[in-house]
Amino acid sequence: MSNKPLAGIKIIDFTHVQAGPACTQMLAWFGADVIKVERPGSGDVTRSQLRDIPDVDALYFTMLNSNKRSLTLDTKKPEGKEVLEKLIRESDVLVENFGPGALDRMGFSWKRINELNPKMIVASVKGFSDGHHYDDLKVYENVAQCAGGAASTTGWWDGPPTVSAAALGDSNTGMHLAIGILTAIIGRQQTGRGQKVAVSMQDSVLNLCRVKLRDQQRLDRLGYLEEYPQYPHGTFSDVVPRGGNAGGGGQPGWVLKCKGWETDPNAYIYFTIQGHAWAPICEALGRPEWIKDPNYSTPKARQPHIMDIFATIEAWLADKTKFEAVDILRKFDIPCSPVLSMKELAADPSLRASGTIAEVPHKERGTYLTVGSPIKFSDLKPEITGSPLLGEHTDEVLAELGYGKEQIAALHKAEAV
Ligand code: CAO
Repeated sequence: MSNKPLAGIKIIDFTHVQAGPACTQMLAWFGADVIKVERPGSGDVTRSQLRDIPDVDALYFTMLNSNKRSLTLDTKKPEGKEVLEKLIRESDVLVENFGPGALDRMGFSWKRINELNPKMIVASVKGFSDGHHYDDLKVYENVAQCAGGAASTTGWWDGPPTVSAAALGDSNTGMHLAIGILTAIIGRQQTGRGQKVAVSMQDSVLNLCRVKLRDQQRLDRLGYLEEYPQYPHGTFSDVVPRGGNAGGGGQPGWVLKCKGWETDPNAYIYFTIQGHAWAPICEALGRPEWIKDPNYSTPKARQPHIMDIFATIEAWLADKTKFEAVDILRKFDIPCSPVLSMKELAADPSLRASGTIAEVPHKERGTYLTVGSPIKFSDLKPEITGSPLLGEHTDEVLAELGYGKEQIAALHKAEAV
């Protein structure tokens, strides 16, 4: 038995940039046969965006398209359309994240695909959901973060809305889509029919911002939010404010300076004051008198001077590196972490050992670092391979579809592949 649960699932990967490719890459890691369909000559735009080596596929592409095959196909030419039709008849899923209406304009509406293969699952990413008053808009990452509530609630209260470096609009939407596709595959086992699965970037961002929607309702009712730095000394308007680095749940937390912060931009830890861990925190800081002090002993009593408490912790951290600090605090069961740079993460032996970061070969660029599966299984260890060159598998895929050598040559001559 294969230890790749998605083996046998054939996916037409009509995706580009990040949101769609992140989804299909994950399905490929788990064993699906993912055939990336790309425009002849140019391919996915990320192949040439932000290149670090001239004329070689950019890391932007290689890190989102591992474990896939690449088929070049001009789906606007009749010969290309014919190939795509054959592929649709033989595949399980088609994933796309074109601009609104592009697939329909190409002649492959949901109705048409459904006629060609009633079992086909068609999965789409768009900026806004169908029927939304903005559903005609093209959308990139930061646009989605602004539309989904992340930007208005991220950053500093006296600064502008701020986007996160994490791809909440792109890869996050791809992950939602992957869940939708797997659900539709299970649904098909029950009904024998495919279905359309759609995820919008706005909705996916909002789904991750649900605690801020929680806060809006609390604010509407109470007029204040007790865990925000604005409480109790500042003011609240009628919208959820930006809370800097405050903890988002019931546990106050903050980013605190450690030894070396003056020169190292990441010499910080995140420190959380978990209610029931107050006594160990006081012990760790050498302030046992705070344990019983009524000004400190309850979360409510601490909140008015929480920033002074963080300042005291910072003073304690002044002669400790972020790693030394965490090594002390972990013994007291305090939720905390060093603020890790990309350089530190790239070299982290634990992430290499777990496969979360993998070094893979590539035919033209040599080896490169990429992300591996963040999902760990007891019976599956995804093997991460390098991304395909543009059209690397065109002839192979055409042969599998039944095209003979001469027909393949004719398709090349017509510049349809
Ligand atoms: N053969 C022939 N034509 C092809 C093709 C192929 N293999 N692949 C794509 N095309 C065509 C499309 O049919 C489309 O043609 P028309 O517009 O003439 O109908 C054209 O290429 C452009 O597609 P597009 O609208 O997707 O591309 P864009 O660069 O203008 O927009 C993006 C990019 C990302 C803004 C848009 O695709 C989008 O909004 N997608 C949905 C949201 C999304 O996923 N955004 C996140 C991307 S990750 O940051």
